[in-house]
Amino acid sequence: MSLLRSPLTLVVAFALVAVACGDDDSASGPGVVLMPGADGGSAMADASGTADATTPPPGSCTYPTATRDLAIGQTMPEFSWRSAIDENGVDAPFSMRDFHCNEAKYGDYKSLLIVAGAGWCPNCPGYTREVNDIRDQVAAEGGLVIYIEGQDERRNPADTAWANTYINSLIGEGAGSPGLRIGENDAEEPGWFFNQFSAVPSVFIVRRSDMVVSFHSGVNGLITPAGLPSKLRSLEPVIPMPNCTAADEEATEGANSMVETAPTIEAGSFMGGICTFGDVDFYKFETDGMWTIDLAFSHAAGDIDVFLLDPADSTMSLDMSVGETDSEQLTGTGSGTIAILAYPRDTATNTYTLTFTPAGAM
Ligand SMILES: [Ca+2]
Ligand SMILES: [Ca+2]
Repeated sequence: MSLLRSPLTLVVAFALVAVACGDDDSASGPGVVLMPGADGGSAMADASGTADATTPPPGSCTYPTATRDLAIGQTMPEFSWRSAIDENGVDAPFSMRDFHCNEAKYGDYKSLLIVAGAGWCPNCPGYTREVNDIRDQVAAEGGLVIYIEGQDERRNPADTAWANTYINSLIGEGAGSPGLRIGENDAEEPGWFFNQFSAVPSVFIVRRSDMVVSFHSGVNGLITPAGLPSKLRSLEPVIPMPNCTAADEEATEGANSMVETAPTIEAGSFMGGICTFGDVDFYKFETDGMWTIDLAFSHAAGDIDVFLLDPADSTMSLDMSVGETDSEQLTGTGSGTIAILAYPRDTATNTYTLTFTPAGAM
């Protein structure tokens, strides 16, 4: 099992979390881990922000206008890495501009499939292997895979040499394990890419013709790799409509969702919401005895899971409730911190009722 998702205190603003989950095809399928500085707010595009879809004429290539945000339906920002290593061990620097503009090199590709991970992320190896398992389908849909590692197993910034060794250890080398291996520390602007999302593994699909981000796991949900070929085929962004607004967010949470600033809850029930895609709600409670956390919500509107975080490492979970019904429940002893995650399933965010029952109130 796995789970983790909570801002870390990392070097730059690198705040990733690893999230765990079930095994179906939904967003709550594969496990993820959170990242530092997580800000899901930029993950969703303004519906009016679709980029110019014109393919540049031969010989003169202009990269589509982009903001600095990696958001679904928006142009992928024009970032690049000084080094990347292909499946054959050959150094092959990669840039979004080159991918879009270089017909001789990338003309056969229709899309970029970015799989972002970290050496410490427990669910990343399995996810990476599953992506490699569908390599023929990815190739058939014209997808180019790039594996980008943000940090090594000790949470140090990962360079490309490390990423190459790590990915090779997972899927091997050569034609049977296609894809560029990239370390975020070899980016022109190290750390920037990983600050654009909040969990690992994360997956993004970019349409080569106009570099529009057509799939964003932080918004569309982290589907299992088996679901990716159909996304590579359509390349049409699905921009979810939230079920709730900022007005539905719990009053106790405050402006952000960080482990370090999680509010302390008392016995009783209150309404909360995850109304920003990719957001995570954290709560602390202080008690000496037994306690129960109950979460009630509409599963039809969007799945929600709850995790008890390890006090020694808030990116890891000690326990979790990841059901497929309208409620989740955790029980335990002593003080703790929980993380509540919603899985948008293409269309939903969600509200919930959280009930905290410490022993004295039972
Ligand atoms: Ca919230
Ligand atoms: Ca659930």
